[in-house]
Amino acid sequence: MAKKDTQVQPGTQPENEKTRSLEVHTADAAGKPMTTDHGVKINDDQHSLKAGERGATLLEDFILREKITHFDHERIPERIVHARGSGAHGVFKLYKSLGSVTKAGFLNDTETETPVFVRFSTVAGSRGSTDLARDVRGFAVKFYTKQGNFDLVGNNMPVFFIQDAMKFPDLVHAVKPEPDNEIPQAASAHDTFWDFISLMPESTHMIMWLMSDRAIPRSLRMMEGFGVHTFRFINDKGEASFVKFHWKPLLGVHSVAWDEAQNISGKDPDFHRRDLWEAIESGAFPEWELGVQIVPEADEFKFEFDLLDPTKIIPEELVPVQRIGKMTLNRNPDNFFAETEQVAFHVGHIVPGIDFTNDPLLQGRLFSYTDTQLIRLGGPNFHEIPINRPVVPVHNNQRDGYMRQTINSGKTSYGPNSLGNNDPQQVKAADGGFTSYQERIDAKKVRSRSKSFFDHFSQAKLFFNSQSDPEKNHLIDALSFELGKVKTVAIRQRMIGILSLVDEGLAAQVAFALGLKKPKKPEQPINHSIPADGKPLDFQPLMIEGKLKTSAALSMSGTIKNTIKSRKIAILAADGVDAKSIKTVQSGLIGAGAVVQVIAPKLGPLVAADSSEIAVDESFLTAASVLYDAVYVPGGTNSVATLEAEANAVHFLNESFKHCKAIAADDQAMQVLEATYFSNKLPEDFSDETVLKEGIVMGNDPAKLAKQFIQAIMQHRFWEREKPRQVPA
Ligand code: HDE
Repeated sequence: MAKKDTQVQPGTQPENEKTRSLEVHTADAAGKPMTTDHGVKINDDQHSLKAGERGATLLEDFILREKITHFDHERIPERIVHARGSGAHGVFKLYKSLGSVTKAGFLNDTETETPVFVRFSTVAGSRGSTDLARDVRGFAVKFYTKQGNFDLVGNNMPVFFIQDAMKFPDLVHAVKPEPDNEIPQAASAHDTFWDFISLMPESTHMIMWLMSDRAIPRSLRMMEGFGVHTFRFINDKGEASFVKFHWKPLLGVHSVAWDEAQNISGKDPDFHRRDLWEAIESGAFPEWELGVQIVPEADEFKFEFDLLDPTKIIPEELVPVQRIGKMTLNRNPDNFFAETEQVAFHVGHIVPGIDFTNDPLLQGRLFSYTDTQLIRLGGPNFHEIPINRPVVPVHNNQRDGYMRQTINSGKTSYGPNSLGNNDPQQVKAADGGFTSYQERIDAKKVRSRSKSFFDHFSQAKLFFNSQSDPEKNHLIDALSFELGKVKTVAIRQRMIGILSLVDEGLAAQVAFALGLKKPKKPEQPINHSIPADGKPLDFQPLMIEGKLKTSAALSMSGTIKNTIKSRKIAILAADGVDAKSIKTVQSGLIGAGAVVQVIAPKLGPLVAADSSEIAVDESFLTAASVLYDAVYVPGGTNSVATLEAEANAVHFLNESFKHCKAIAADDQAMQVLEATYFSNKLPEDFSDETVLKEGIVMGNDPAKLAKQFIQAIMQHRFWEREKPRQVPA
């Protein structure tokens, strides 16, 4: 029977219909004898069977053979993309019925809690690569509904690089490590990626997202999710409407700084995985609201862009996002391989009430997922792996194949049949049998692209213009970094040409960083993907001025900033620390839901000035500022004297300042701040307003300090600080 970690409080990780269904497949060895795979009890698992103590090992040792053979076969191929991922169980609860637009049961019934399993991922890196790569994040949700599994296999960015599935293998070959030397790992900053991108102007909008801070999230719990394609909802009258899916995180959308991301990759490459795991273990369950943008079928052609084009969003100003329900992730997997690795998502897993559109990227995906899972999971029966099974019974005439688990009784495995009552029976649409939407199609077979897909820049501009100044600066820095790693100057120059079509200032600044010249006026856009017999002019991008100039939802600056729940706060202290200060601030932060850790020159408890003992969580050797959201230095004469002379403590503060984090210190700890590079940038006063603007809190009243510090941490980052770039940490 399944039993969670001993550290988990009973009942904090709730069960649901799906997790209960996994229990029959779950083994717990606590208190049990060791056996072979075939159930024979093992007496000695330490020594192989030999002819004499120094003798040769005997082939008859079935216990050794079984153990080593199983080990030799432990690995399966990693996913060709999205290899690095982290999963969690949870539930989805609907706020209001969507019965007028879809007959999907889980979007009609507000009483049901639908079990879900979610897998977040990076795209380019291998299974063991860092979480903090600059990359798109996968956001795949399997809903175990009463009508079968619905998979919403999305990303944390609402658009994609390419418009046609035909180019996907090229895109992935370009971004993966280069084939001769397998360098670089989990990074797009190399020649082949930018070579391809610079020749594919349709990728420009996605490149804006990828170069923005969305590509380096603070936490998987603090990113949005998008279904990307336009899907269809179908109601019980058979009427269709278009729908785009969104996930909105209740903790807001937050990112780290690029310098920080690179440091985290060394200090804790599992940073996101650990963060998700620890939040769920501690009961700080991550939550997202599911949003939908619904477009009546009659409005299909009312937009400046094509709804089928996956390089376009529907701006929220044009079609608002209705929040229709909430997903809560409340249970960690019992076994990474069995659940997170073996889960098989497929954009083609839909239920009655949801259907596809002709988005050519979506259409190609419909083929790819089962195909890749056949090789990755070793045969056609991967739907029987416990994590992939629906919570409803499965009956059909599919049979046999590698690793078949189900014992199908009876003589018939075909239909129609008369020997088996013609079972299993087909189901009428009215009783829930799936029927495809009867879209009218009357067309020639062509390898081509609709002219309505030819605007590649208007939404790239919309995205760039919607960013706050710090976000724009980060985007410029990211492009300068990535293209700076490209060795071929002609590729860099080609990208400057493309950027000049988005924003001349952007192009000029990136060109400056690369020591290149921006074209005098925006270059005529060029599409290089022209079929052999195509006329180049027929395939050239169109320059369209979008009517909408900015869209607030595209910037992270206006995101939710009202909580410090689950944020990690460091307290730097040494022997002689002021017990009242440390305890007051600590309990204030914990009361607001934060995770607080005391970091000291060495492990073992600290002895405070009043001789009380304070538990230490990490030493300066094992901790690093990049793993925390904010830092506090309490007073206490001996403690501050030790910290002032401790280079690691000063470095911790410098880095926190550089990465624009909230910093708090008792007045008594001033001498530690004076040892930092930012001592000359401390605010004049520490009123509520200054604290909210500058993110630095000082004072001699720990209760007031804690309050102001919490307000500052809620702001996440004080990006204005970056401007002078004077902190060399
Ligand atoms: Fe995927 N994608 N994809 N993709 N994708 C895979 O399926 C593919 C695309 C996405 O956590 C693969 O099981 C094609 C868009 C996620 O297990 C593969 C095209 C979006 C995951 C595949 C796309 C996604 C995958 C690799 C272009 C966002 C991870 C392993 C036509 C809407 C799911 C696997 C997980 C995984 C194919 C484009 C999301 C090869 C052909 C657009 C989140 O089948």
